[in-house]
Amino acid sequence: MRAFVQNGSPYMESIIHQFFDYQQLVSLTPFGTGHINDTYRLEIVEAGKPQIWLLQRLNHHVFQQPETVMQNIHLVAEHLATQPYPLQILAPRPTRSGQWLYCDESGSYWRVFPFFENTETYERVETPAQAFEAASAFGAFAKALNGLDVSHLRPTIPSFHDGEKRLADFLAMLQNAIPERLDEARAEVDAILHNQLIFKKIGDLKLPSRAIHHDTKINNLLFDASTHRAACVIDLDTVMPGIVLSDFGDLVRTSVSLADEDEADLSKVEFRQPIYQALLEGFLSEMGELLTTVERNALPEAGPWLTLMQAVRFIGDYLAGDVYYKVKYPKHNLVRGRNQLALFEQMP
Ligand code: GN1
Ligand code: MG
Repeated sequence: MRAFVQNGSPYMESIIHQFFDYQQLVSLTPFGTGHINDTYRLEIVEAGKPQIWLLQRLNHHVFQQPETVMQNIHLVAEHLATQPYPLQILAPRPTRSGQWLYCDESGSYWRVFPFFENTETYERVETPAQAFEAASAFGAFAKALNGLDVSHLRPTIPSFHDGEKRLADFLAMLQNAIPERLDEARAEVDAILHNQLIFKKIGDLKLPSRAIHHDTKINNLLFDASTHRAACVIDLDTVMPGIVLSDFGDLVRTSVSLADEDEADLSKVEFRQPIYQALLEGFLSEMGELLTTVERNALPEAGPWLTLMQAVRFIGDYLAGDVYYKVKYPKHNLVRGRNQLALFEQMP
C-alpha cells in the first residue's frame, strides 16, 4: 500500500498522528482548488476501520488568528446541529488532546474535517435549476444561523468585505505599486476608479449585521453525486459578522457568468439572466421572510458590488506582486481582475 502514498513523509505522518491513532496510512493526496489553504484527502485505517478525512493546512498569513477561525466554525457547527437544517454539517475533528488545531514545529496550523464521500463540486453553474439549488442551500445556511447571536462570532479577517476600506487600501497602494505592473493594468485601475461610488452607496445603507459565510462561490458547496442535490456548505473560514449582500453577491459573481474567474477569453464572460433569476428565487425561498425591506431592495446591487470588490482585490494583488492569492503564472491576478471587470460591466 505504501507505494500509493503521496506526501506520506515522516513530517506528514507526525501531523496525522496528532489527530488519529492509526495503523496504516493508505493515501494522502492534494485535494481541491482553493486559493488560500492546502488541502489533502487522507485515507487511513484506524481501529481496524478504513476511513477518509480531509486534512488541511490553514494559511495563517491570511488568517492571522487561527484559533478565532476554529472557534467560529465550532460555534456555527454547534448551532446548526440544533436547527431544522437540511444539509450536512462541516464539524471539525479535534486532535487527540482535544484541540481544534495542531501547530507543528515549523509554525503551520493543521486541522481535520469529515470527508463527504459520493459528493462533487462544480466550478460553474450550467442550468437555472442548479443555480436555484445552490442559492437555496446558501440561503438555508444563512437562515439556520439567524438565531445565532452574531456578537459571539469574531472577525477572522478584519474589514473583509468592507468595500470602502478595500478601495481606500487600493488607492493607497497605487503609490507603491510595481511600476511595470501599474502600466500594464492602467485601464483596469481606471475602470475601478470610474465605478468606485458603489462602495460608498452600499456602505451608507448600514445594513444589519448577520452571521455571513462570505465565500459563497459555487465550489464551496458539495453536491450529492447521485441526486445532484446540495449536500453541504463548506469553507467556513470566513463565517463572521457581515451583511447579506456578501453572500448573495458572491453567489451572483460566481454563478451568472459562463466563464469562471480564471478565464482569460473575455468573450466567454457573459451575464446569464435566467441564472440570475433562479439565484434570486432560490435565495429568497429560504431567506425571503427574514430580510428587512432595505436588505431586500439592495439585493440587485449585491452582484455588482461584490464583483467590483473582487476586481479591486485581484488587481490590487497583481500590483502588489501577488502576495495574497496563489497564482499559476505571472499575469494570473491581472487576468482574474480583467475577467471580474468584464463581468461587472455586463451586470444590469
Ligand atoms: C478566496 O480560497 P478560496 O478560493 O475559497 C478568497 C475569497 C475570494 C476567492 C476568489 C479568505 O477563496 O474571498 O472571493 O478566493 N478567500 C479569502 O476566488 O480571501
Ligand atoms: Mg474559500
